[in-house]
Amino acid sequence: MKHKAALKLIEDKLPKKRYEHSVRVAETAKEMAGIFGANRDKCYLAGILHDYSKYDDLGSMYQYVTKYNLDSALLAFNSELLHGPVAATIMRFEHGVKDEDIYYAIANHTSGRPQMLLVEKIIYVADYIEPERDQPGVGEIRKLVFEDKNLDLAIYEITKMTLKHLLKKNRPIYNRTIECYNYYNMVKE
Ligand code: DGI
Ligand code: FE
Ligand code: FE
Ligand code: FE
Repeated sequence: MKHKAALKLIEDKLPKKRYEHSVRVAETAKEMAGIFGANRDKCYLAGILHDYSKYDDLGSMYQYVTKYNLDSALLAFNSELLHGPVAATIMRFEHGVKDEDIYYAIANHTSGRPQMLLVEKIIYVADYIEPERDQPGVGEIRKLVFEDKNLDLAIYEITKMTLKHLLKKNRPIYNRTIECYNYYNMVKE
């Protein structure tokens, strides 16, 4: 899919604010691609598409999980956790986006996972640090990325803050979120 087509697809599908978030994630991901030596076009495209399913109907999301044999543990969660895996599946099977890096980046942008691919890591982080994000601690993560250029440590700190936030809100934790935390706890330096 060309960038222009992707922008049009997302502009037509999502509310204006979410479309603008997607563009900022894409721009941030492209900048990070330059720093970490990833493919800029893939990072930009994955950024544009990553929240495609954010507001899809939950019932239809569960149907995608079943039809395409996605992780059945997802059925215990809501759209917060499902929109990535479902969007990746829709892009692959209904919009002809064949690229594996883009598939993984969209699929795992919310939970992360152990041993993420480079484009996948970049989208996971770019989603958290795009310029309009203002959650506490985001400045530290930007520093880890743009000054220290320590992507794995940035991922670790994001997983840690996400887990703390979820625990505080009494939210259920998806296995992959914990696996991601443990893995990047081990490999960070
Ligand atoms: O779609 P965005 O708002 O740009 O961001 P996102 O897809 O990274 O995260 C969406 C939400 O998902 C965010 O509020 C944190 C939440 N989340 C991440 N991991 C888990 C989770 N929610 C639950 N219940 N369990 C998780 O493991
Ligand atoms: Fe998302
Ligand atoms: Fe995220
Ligand atoms: Fe997002």
